[in-house]
Amino acid sequence: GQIVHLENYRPTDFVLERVDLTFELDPRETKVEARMIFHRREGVSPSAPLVLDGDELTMTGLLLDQVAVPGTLYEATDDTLTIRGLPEAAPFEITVTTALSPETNTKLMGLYRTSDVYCTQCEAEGFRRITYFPDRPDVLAVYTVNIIADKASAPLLLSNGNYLGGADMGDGRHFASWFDPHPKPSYLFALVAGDLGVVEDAFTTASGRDVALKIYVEHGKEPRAAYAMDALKRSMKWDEEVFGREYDLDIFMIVAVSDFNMGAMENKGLNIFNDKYVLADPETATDADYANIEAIIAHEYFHNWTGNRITCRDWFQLCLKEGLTVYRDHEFSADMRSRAVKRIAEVRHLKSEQFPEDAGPLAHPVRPTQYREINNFYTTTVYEKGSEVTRMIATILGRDLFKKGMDLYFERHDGQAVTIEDFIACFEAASGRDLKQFSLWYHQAGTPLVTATGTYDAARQTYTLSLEQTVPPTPGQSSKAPMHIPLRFGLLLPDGSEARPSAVSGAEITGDVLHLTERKQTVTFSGIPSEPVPSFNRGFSAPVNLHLTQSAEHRALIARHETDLFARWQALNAMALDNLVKAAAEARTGQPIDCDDALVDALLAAAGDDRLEPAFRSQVMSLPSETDIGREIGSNNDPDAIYAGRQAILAAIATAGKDTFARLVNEMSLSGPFRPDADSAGRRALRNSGLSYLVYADGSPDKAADAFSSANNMTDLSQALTLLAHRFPDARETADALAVFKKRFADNALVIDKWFAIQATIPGASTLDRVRALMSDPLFNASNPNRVRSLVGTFAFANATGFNRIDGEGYRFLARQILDIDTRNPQLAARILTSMRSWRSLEKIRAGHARSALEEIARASNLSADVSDIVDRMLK
Ligand code: HT7
Ligand code: ZN
Repeated sequence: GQIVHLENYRPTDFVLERVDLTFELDPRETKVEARMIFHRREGVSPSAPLVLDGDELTMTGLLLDQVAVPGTLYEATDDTLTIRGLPEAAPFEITVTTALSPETNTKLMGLYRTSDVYCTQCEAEGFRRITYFPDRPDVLAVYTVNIIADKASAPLLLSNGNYLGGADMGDGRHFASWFDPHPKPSYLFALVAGDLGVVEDAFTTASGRDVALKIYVEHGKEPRAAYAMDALKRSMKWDEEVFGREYDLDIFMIVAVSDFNMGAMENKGLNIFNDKYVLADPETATDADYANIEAIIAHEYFHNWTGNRITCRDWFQLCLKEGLTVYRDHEFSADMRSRAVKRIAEVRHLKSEQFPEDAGPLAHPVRPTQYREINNFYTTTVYEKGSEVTRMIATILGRDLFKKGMDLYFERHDGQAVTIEDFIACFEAASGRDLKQFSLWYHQAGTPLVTATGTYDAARQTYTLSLEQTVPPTPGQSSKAPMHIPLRFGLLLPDGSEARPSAVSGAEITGDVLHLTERKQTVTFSGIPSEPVPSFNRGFSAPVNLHLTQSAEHRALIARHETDLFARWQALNAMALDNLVKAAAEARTGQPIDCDDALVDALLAAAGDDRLEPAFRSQVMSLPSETDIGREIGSNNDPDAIYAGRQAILAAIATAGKDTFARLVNEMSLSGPFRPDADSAGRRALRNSGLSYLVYADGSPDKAADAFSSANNMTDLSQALTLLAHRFPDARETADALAVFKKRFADNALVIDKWFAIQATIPGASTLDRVRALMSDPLFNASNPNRVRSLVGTFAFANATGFNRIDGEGYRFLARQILDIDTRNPQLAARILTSMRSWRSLEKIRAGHARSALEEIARASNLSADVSDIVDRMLK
């Protein structure tokens, strides 16, 4: 693939006015007729040809105003169709006919089949796999879609917009027509046809319009869509109340499919979902599944305004819709659940996924300026860091001005395809604040490092903070300018109360936000009666690495007294991380591993504190992951030592906290029917955390086996199975439990994915053999993305000791898998390959093996653009 550069953007020469599509569906020979009305844009040369995009298409006809275009006037290559001799000014109609084979489309882009259902995925560049088209997001048109299909096998014919009508065709086929009045880019086109069950409901909008809601699932799975429907209605109401956004069609549909490359897709009026993010019941879904469903249903629904009504001018602007929509779904979940606990989960995710991306060879700005394969830019940087950047705008402006800016954005740009600059300009206009320096967050990659040191002058009663920021070099960006970093903070006095400075100099402070804007900044607070303990980055107001040397006692003070619950967790987490880094070093050199009593005391105090909500206490008990520890160490990492050190710390906490944990297991048990709400989930989480430490302390599988037998919901059942498998991989109890679980859920793909994932994450070098054996299990299915992710993806992403075997076998295994997956589904292959993004921070033996495996991939012939883009950047 060619590199695409942002600076080369220019509008199309021709304006597309409307599109009429007719599909005659057949598994192997679908016929698509696309009629497109264009006119030449003003000022464009009368000889300029029309150039349309295509990908793996077979064209069977081409008409200009219903007359065949002579061969001399068009040229079709692998990826374009160029037509010459077009009218100078008058509108004209181009009709393209193509023949497709949905059944053999294993890339799952364009029109494909999943479980006998026809379905489409067009973002980012899938529409060009259906017909030749100006397949770019700044081409907005009104679509009419006619679908013809066999009536028996495809009684349901769906597309975007409102239903116009349909009829039997008398030959075993029928048709349906849909009209979408909202101009949209081709990436939001969708079609679904097949035989599915439906769950129906309705929503009345704030202005009193009735909207029919339909969720389509495989027959028999209807009861498992109830929670998704509830989440949808709550999302619709929330968007009206919080962002003032009403839904704009008569019908909103969601279709759940079992073969899907990503989580879900926000097609106008017809969202298509990976069924993992729709289907749930207590017996088969965990609390985490419920939370994901709620968040993703909301996310796709919120795209109706942030993405669909206002879309991206080009794919460089992806964060315009994704970062903003993630921010919106985060806020929604925070309102539905516990805000602090939600924030902790978000920050854990950001640090374990986005920070490593930003620190490695795949680092790129939130708004990149070049790409080879756009599919590889649906990254945690665009999504999660993009959301954090939006959150910082809200932090800097404050709630009211942020809302004013959002309202202006909707008012100014409804119906348009715009840029990040347009977005920022709305907040500048609404607030009068210059956001030029702030906008560097979109353009400079890398996680800023902020260091802080404080000195107290008792005689003057002043506290002086010396702050310094550095943004590390990243690929293509060697030097960086200082950023505008909004740091929420508090100065805690020894009694836990918060200092109220009489004056501050050296920085702008608004509320509890300190605006760090210089490379080095000295900030002095006056009227501080005794030496304070600074608590920085409350609520994780800025996505930075903060280096602040702080004693365990000071961290414990924050953990006890901060008014911001997130900051309490942050202090405990930092304390744990200090210990875990030290423990890894001790494990590596064979020294005894020492766990700081202050950590044990602080963790147990929080875990046992009944005034705190259970979900928060459970978060406190969950130590930083092996990835987090590796990231903190930074370079020359030995995953085995990290693991051994972490196990020793876990053991010390488990032994010291036995009584507390036993009490939690008792007190947190729930009676009555399962409820997926946040409070019940929090109690289950705390109980399972306690159980996990107890099992750790007594070294026998009995308690986990009992928990497995007595579990009455999937959260408890899968946790018990995980405990057994991870702690006692070779025990008879584990083998029995795995067999029982497999037999009980053999016909439920989403649960069997969990069965694979639990085994793929068993720590230790021998898990690779287990993974290999599991690939031959009859339930393994190499062409189902969820299944491949659950075994191969989970092993590579989430099993540090198993994957990073010192002999390099893990990397070689992955390389072969990537090459195999790439032949069917390049997007999936490329995504799983990103699991190796931190290979350069490994110690040199492992890094050497990792490099060889990457080079093996790079050398292979017929690599897809997707994989070749990732592997080249990783080796650069
Ligand atoms: N906007 C959607 C992105 C998406 C996607 C991208 C590339 C290939 C397949 C895909 N499926 C969905 C998802 C979202 O962010 O809402
Ligand atoms: Zn999205």
